[in-house]
Amino acid sequence: MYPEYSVKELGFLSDPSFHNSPIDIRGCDADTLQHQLRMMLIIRVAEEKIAQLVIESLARCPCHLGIGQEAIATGISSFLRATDRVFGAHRSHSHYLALGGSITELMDEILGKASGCSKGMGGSMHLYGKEVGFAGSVPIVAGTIPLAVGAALAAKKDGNGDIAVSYFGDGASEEGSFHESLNLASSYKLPVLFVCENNFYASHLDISYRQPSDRISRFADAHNIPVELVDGNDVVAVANAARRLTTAMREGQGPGFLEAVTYRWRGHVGPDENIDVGVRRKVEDIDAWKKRDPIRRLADAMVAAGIMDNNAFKAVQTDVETEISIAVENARTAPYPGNNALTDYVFASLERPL
Ligand SMILES: Cc1ncc(C[n+]2csc(CCOP(=O)(O)OP(=O)(O)O)c2C)c(N)n1
Repeated sequence: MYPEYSVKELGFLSDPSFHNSPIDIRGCDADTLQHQLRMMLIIRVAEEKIAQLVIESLARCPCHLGIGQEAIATGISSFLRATDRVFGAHRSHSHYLALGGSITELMDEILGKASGCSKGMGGSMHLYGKEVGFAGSVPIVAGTIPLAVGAALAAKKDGNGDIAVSYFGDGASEEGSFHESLNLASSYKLPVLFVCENNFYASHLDISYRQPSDRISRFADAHNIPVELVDGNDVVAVANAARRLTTAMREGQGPGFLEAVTYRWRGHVGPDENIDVGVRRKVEDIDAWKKRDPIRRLADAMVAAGIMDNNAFKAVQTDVETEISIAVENARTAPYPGNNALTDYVFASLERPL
């Protein structure tokens, strides 16, 4: 239907028959690996439960799942602190949870309950967690990228070494505000980490039909912004890249750009795999990408290194499943916002801060 003209600059990173063996964890601290494994499981299981809530028609808001992409936010968040300002988009459950955002408040929000992280008024695409540094997610594609640049300017003026982070997808790089943001951040040397989760899709269209190259970080090259290009399904590779970039940023060296190559197992929105829509999403591709599973690759590496055995892995899985099931059960019975909430929280005021 469309001509395929994109240059495959990403090479092996875009080919799921590579990078699917256990990741390299040599030199890594065992506690950090345990934490990363548990966090990726929390994100995975939470999203699987959200998928179920959509199927049951209990979750009425559009839910964009990032199952398969858990390593990115997990790897980056180890180098963030609560006074940083992290911005997400429509697919941001992982960004919120990896910072330590409340599982209970996420589930409450998904079900529109008053105790949700956005008081039940936002749903899956409007998450907020000031206490963990999550400044918010918004579904306008690329909408939060300039906001992160503004937050980085504020952080620079505060002079505390805090940084801003902007998570976005490959599709967002097709918006003008993305390019303006890169230019301004570079010109003003602002401490903002641009994180492109390149999963090759914008809604249902493969990148090869949308851009002349599959490498999004080429735009950062054009603005003299340092780039780290990594396998986004390798939590250690992501964490190492994030450490290098955030260290330089906190020292005043300006923005950084992390391109993490990944793939979402589910469709654009909702629980299905979406093999019936779009022009290039094939069952074989999804199956091949599932072999590059970030969780399985870390778990296998930890077992091989003697850090844990398979029983210990199963115990963590069970523990996480229990924790998330409790959050979901509580969310089912939690109260909805009252009628007044329709006009509450529209404007911030000094008397009633958000
Ligand atoms: C300004 C704007 N245009 C279009 C849309 C519809 N839309 C929602 S998500 C999406 C695709 C975004 O793709 P990408 O940025 O790669 O993120 P991903 O869904 O892959 O995580 C589009 C076109 C929107 N929400 N906002």
